[in-house]
Amino acid sequence: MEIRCTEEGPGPGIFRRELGEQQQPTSQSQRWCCLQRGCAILGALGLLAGAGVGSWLLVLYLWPATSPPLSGTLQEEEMTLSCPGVTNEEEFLPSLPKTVSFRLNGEDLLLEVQVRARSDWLLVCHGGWNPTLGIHICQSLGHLRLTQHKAVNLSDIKLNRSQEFAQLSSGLEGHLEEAWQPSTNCPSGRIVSLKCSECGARPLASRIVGGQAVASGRWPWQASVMLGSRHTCGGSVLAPHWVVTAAHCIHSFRLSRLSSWRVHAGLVSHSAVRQHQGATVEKIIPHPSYSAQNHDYDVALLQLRTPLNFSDTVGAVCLPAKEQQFPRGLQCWVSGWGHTDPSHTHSSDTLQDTVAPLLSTHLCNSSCMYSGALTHRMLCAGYLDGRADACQGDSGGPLVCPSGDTWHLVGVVSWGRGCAEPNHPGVYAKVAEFLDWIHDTVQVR
Ligand code: 4AZ
Repeated sequence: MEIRCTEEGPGPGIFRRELGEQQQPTSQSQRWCCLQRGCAILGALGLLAGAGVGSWLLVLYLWPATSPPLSGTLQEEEMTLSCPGVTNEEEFLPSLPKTVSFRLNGEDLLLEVQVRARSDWLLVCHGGWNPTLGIHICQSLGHLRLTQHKAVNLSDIKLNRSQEFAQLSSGLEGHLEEAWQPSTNCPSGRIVSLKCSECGARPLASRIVGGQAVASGRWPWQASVMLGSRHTCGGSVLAPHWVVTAAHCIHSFRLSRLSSWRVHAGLVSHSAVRQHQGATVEKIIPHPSYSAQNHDYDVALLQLRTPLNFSDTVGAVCLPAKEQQFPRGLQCWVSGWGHTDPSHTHSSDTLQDTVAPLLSTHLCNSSCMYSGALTHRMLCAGYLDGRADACQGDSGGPLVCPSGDTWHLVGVVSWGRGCAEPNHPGVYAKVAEFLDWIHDTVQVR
């Protein structure tokens, strides 16, 4: 099992190609050899000319060997230069300017709102409050559910003298953007406190015992979706009764009996499955627009009959918050039990992970890479030099990105050409595109 004490740098790899293996020592010594021979001949022709040609050779032979490995956005910039038709433009989605933001502050979880051009955060007066607003606010922050909402007396909390409030305009309950009217006071003397379902936390991740990181609990939302005794795909826990996976995982086995499926969470080693009951599945809900031809809309929800027991090693991941931007180059992580080498035919026994930086869809769809095969419901992450990637068996599993201490499910492992092939990074279902479908599906049932 991998012992990891820091969070930096690529992990052991779901699939990792050792770049150092590319015969660097031999090619380096060959280069030195050529260099010396070249210098001896050139020396006979004259010191001045020899020095000139020698330094030219030095540049020519040593430059590639000493250049650093590509990382983050640098790999994209180099690609942009060599791939015809690709411009190095930033990807900005034409989104509306954000007019309202929310946060839950302090131990009391007081709801605060930031409206339009104001920089201060306003406490929300309880007058006109209704729970539907609370559900929408929790969802917009990346949580699946609202778990508690209450009124707190202003006399029970310490306030800044300059603290201002937001009053709810009546008749605008459905409009999260418009409903907030700044005010210097709260006539009811009460403000709103909200609790959303917990997500995206790793209670054990920072606990290092005697220099050994606790591997179990590192990715508490990681699930294994099993058909009989066989691990078929990864999944991500959203709530005790809900796991998200890839639709293609389910599609391939659509004729199997529902009772043959099990979901296991809180595992690191697959050999522990035998002692583990696993949760039975109540319903399999593939996205209605899933296409087996091009893997568009490659997500499915599993509703569990037996809920998962949340603990330090089992917990939910957050969804992306509304309008949350995950920029290219962001160091996200993918995890799973898939193949660790493309020639292997078995899943890994222990859970593997690796850093997978987000890549621009514009570049990933270029003629050098996937030539337009990516739809709006897909994103790319990983490395252009093929150093690490998700592989078969990782499908359905999480691609998560940090925002402070909180982890959001940005992608679901979906497809790719081979595994860790240069210029063919992993392709993921883009979770931000499925938020409404996920909320509607989970809310209704
Ligand atoms: C698969 O077959 C698969 N390299 C998953 C991910 C990738 C390729 C194949 C990405 O499940």
